[in-house]
Amino acid sequence: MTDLIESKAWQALKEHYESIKDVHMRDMFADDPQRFEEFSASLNDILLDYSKNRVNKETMSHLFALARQGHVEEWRDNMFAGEAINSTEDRCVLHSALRNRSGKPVRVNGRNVMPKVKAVLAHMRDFSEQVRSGEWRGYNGARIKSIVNIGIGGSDLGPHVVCEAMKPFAQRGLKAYFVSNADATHLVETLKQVEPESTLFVIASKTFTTQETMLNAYSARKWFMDLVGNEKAIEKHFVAVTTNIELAEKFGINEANTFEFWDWVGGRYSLWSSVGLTIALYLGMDHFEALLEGAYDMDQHFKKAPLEKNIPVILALLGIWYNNFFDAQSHAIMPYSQYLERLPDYLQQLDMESNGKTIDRNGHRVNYLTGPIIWGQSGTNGQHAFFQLLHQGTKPVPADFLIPALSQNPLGLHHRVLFSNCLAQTKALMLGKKYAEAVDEMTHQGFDKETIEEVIQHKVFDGNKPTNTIIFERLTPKTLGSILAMYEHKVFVQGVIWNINSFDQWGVEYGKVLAGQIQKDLSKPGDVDNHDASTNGLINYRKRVYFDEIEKCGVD
Ligand code: G6Q
Repeated sequence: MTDLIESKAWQALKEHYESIKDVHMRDMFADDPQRFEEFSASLNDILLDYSKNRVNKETMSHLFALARQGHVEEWRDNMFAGEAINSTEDRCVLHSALRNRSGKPVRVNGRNVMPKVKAVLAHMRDFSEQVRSGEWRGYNGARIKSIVNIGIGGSDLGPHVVCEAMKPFAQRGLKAYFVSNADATHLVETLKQVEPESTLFVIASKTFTTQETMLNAYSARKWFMDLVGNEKAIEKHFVAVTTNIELAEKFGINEANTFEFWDWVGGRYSLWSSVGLTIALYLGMDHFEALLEGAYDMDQHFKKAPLEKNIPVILALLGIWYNNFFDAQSHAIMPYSQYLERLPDYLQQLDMESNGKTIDRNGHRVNYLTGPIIWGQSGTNGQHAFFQLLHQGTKPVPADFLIPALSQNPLGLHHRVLFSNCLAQTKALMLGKKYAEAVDEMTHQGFDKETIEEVIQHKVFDGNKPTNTIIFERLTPKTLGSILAMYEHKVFVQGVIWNINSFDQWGVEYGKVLAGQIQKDLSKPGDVDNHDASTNGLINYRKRVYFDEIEKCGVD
């Protein structure tokens, strides 16, 4: 493949950038009253307005040419067809099969996986209905009131963002908790809120070997046994979600209470699999299936809509435009919805673990920027914290603003206030405030000339800061499913264009191995010298200075 930055489409964009980089969006809007209609796309109740971007028709056509040059459509079709596009792990990437509602087969190595997918969904339905109806009881006949999901990374963030966002759909009297951190505090503080007889632990781990999850799972088991003292009771209170049924069995969870998934589902793409068991328990299987429906709709849109109307493709291309031509280092996610508070955390993993790569598919170091730093917070809170930097800082930060048209909690003027704040921010970021406007404003406020001169430069806003606005009717399971799938496909398209494998995570694996080695050295008596000086120093410092304390605890 030609070097990306030397390619025709890239060079055309580079040249075009020179002609547009100083054009202000304020003028683009003034020149084109149709901008909103021209630069928007929709699916069901989701509308993407991307008119507040530093693009014109020519920019978009160059960007679509870049997507075509990168064979985005072919890669997309190969992914859906079950080709092993995760080349470094020799795996296919088929989270779309988990939400395939078409009734058509999906094949992995020639075998239709849909019967297995459906069987697990049926198992999840059966089990979640038993628990929710009270048919499934704890060891002493108590109803299950608390679900504790023990998992980390992909086995935590997906179910967590959904359960938090879908609270209005949860069953009364049922609570969902998420324990992920190796810091015992996470488990200990959660266990303070639950009773063993009414708690169901869902141990979610694709591999069933992840250190943090196993540590938390064994500590939760010990807590349970210390209080209940009955080995037989475990089967009523611990279930597993994993591809590794053998290891789950070793932990003491029998096959009937194990919910399977498969290696063609990446961790960060796994919430649609049995990793969504906590979602099904908390919201009910109908809502979980509505989530799948929403994702399926987005899959169909991604597969069938022309690139020019394709929401994930448009979002991906705009991201590349800023990342690679404006050198934007980050991308912000601003959900104007308290329920979506965890969305930035979830997207951080989805995007940064997928596209945080330096080596391309051919094994060469890239000479262009790949995945951005993803960050953000729910609005309006962020406005009172870091928005200042967006408005007047020195760094370009393109951002997505997401907002429901209607609130799940209509209360007085709250939603109108929320909505107007969302629009006010994107408007201000786009328009800015000119010197003359700032002077007028201060004059009207009655300031004298001298004061105005003193502070006026601080009251000028450059504007021209790009944002996407994603508006949808209400935050329902179906809409949420579509939004999450939209971002999955956005990340995929960017990975294809950057020619990287978005589906491996060797950095995560490396960290897991190193932690194991250091843990051993921490337990050995005496100093160590087998690491770098800093790591040796820190290990030895802890051992020397806190030796007595560690000895006293017995455990650590
Ligand atoms: C996700 C990553 C990673 C993974 C966790 C948990 O794509 O692979 O975040 O999900 O490390 O792994 P297990 O599910 O195997 O415990």
